[in-house]
Amino acid sequence: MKMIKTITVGICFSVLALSTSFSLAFAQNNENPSGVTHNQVKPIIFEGQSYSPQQAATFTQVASQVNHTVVEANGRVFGYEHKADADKHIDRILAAQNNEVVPEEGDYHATFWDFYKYTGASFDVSLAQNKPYVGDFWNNEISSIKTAYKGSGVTLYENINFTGSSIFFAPGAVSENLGWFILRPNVTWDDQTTSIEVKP
Ligand SMILES: [Ca+2]
Ligand SMILES: [Ca+2]
Repeated sequence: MKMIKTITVGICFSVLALSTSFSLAFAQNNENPSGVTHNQVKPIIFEGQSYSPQQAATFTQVASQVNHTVVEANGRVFGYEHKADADKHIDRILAAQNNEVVPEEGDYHATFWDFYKYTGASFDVSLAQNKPYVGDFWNNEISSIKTAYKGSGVTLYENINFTGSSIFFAPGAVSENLGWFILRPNVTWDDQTTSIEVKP
């Protein structure tokens, strides 16, 4: 694992050097430092209204109010200021699948990858296998995710011990690029996850 980490860090530095040399060229093209173009960030539904990143000023204002994000299996993204409101939405999603068979504990539940499009190093978490800290290797590295189509979904947190901003992925939700989701104005969820909660 340590050797892989060393190689990965080496590759990252090379990519960083490349990105830096190309950043001037991309500056004309709305590319932000994480390598995600503005257009790729998904719209947020906030207090019943959808906000597109193309409406930059309004979108930034909404992004500054959103602390907790809920991603439905159909890909729609909802933003909430308060965790309690996000939790109500999550409860509704999970209640809707009450009659379905839930995977047994220990079954595959969600997979996380270091790079976009489900590539690079990866790991799985199972039901109730919470991670108050993902560890030094994975801290602020997760870039893509798939959740099992049944179960309780998974919540990623910005900080240790399930604190800070959060983003919940419903059962069946996938994201080939966490850069699609806004964490705060001009910052996406790419390379931000520090703790992971998988409700039993
Ligand atoms: Ca990454
Ligand atoms: Ca973090």
